[in-house]
Amino acid sequence: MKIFLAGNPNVGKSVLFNRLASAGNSFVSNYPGTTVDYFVSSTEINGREVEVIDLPGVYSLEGTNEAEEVALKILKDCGEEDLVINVIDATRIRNGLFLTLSLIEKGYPLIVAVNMMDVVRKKGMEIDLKALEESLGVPVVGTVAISGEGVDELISRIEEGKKASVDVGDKWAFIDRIVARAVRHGERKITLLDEIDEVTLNPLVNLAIAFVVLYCIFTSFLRVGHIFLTEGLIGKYIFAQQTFYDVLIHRIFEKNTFLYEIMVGNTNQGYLYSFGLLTTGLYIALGVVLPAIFIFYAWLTVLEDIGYLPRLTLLADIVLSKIGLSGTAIIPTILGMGCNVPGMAASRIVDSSRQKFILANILAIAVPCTAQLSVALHVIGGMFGLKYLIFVFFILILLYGIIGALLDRVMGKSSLSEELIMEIPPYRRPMLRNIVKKLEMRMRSFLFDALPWIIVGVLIVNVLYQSGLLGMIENAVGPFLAFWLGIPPEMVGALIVGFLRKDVAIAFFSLIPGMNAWQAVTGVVILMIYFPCVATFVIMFKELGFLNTLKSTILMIAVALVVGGLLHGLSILFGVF
Ligand SMILES: Nc1nc2c(ncn2[C@@H]2O[C@H](COP(=O)(O)OP(=O)(O)OP(=O)(O)O)[C@@H](O)[C@H]2O)c(=O)[nH]1
Ligand SMILES: [Mg+2]
Repeated sequence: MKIFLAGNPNVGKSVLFNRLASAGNSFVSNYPGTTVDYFVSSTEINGREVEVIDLPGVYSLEGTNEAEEVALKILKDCGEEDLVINVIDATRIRNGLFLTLSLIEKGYPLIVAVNMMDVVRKKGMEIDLKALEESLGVPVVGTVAISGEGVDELISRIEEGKKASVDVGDKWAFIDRIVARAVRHGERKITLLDEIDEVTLNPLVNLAIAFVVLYCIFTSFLRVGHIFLTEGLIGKYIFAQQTFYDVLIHRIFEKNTFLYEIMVGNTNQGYLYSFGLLTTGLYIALGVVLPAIFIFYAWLTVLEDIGYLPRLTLLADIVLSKIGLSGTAIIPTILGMGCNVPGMAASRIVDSSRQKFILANILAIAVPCTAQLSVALHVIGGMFGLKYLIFVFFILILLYGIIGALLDRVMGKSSLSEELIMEIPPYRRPMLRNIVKKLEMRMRSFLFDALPWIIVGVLIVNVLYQSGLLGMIENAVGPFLAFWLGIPPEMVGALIVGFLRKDVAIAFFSLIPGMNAWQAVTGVVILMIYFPCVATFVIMFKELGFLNTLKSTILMIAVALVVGGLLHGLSILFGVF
């Protein structure tokens, strides 16, 4: 038997999914459009093998956007003996019922779960579930997904799920009648959260908050991640001379052998710059990138669950609408700053394929991931000072706008009106359990999806280097790039590494002798824009298809060469060399 969870965005489908499915690991966040693809999990309910499927949130079943297309496609599999649990947010019951009626019209076997009953009680509203059940002709159960209230009843009534035989007629008129019969609006109590809500919707307050939030993220990034974890702990007690680790790897690998060069490298300048698989490879991954990603995701997860991101969306819309995107695009952008892979996957959240193309390109070109950021911070910030980092950011932000505006023009006007229609969900108290779980899932996905690439990247580069092949490629393309970009020929090797791992490549830069700040900035900027990492490429390919990925690739190379050439030109103009 299959159970499909369908409903509007942000009504609690994924929380309910996690409750129903024993191994339910669906993402839960307080903004509409969290679930962009579906999740399936097998479990046993009432002694039966059941497949539970968490669908993306939709308002109707017409297939007018990607979420609806995905939902429709999956619902095709719903057979006679299967069931749709239609989840409704009790506080937005009219929108919910519209979808219910669409599901009824299409003849799916149905149970309705009226979720967020806790909020209903807090608001002094009353919902007559019996009356709803009579009007709709299918079982209706009140639930509070986050506490589990009503979930047992829902499970026990699964067998009662059935096709409704009501004659719907005009949907909105039908809804008016149901609501008049079953819903009583109580005295609305203004809570503290409501008041905060009021204040923070003001654009200026919103902007101020955005700055504070960004400041907090970056400070904790620098303080906790960089100083405490990277240098204070890992750098001092693990990846240093004479530590247990140092002694251990030197006992295993014999100096001056091929294996030693690959695994340990040349430790003269310390572990970060020795470029062995077990030294730099692990140090960058675990010492530099991991803490940064952890801190970033911890912040993001909390902000997400409180319901802050949709407010940021409103603010971002003012700017992003100028470059053909809706404010919603800020969510994949922020996710992408953690790791481009989930950012790219979340690019579905924007409505049209036109917007998605623009967004995917901007993400690939102008949004550096934490891995790139943390190493740039470490190397550029460390070697040349903060002002060069700020310059790098400045270029990236400029690129974000220019590429967006450019693509917006080139692609012609869209036929759809793309005004931001987004529901701003209420602030909610984040659930610790959800935060811990989500953080765990995100870290796990970094460790298993990204970390292997770091290892593979370092391995390949080490082998290339040891075999002299890297030198040959450098000799072939180096002179042109060196001429055009004004970078040292040795950087070419790092740029090639960058296709596999940007972070490792940036770390390579620090080894290049006699490089000046301009060259470092040029190198880092090019590295950040010219290709996303392989993993991101794969997702991009999946989301955009072959032709569009090819177009993007050409765009990336062109942008990298143009920007690099411009930087070089500027440096000549200002007489830096
Ligand atoms: N107060 C309250 N909050 C809830 C309840 N159920 C879910 N939430 C919260 O509502 C928000 C949305 O929950 P999700 O499960 O992500 O919603 P969804 O329907 O899967 O949303 P999309 O995937 O975006 O369509 C989260 O912040 C949940 O913690 C509930 O019964 N009561
Ligand atoms: Mg969901």
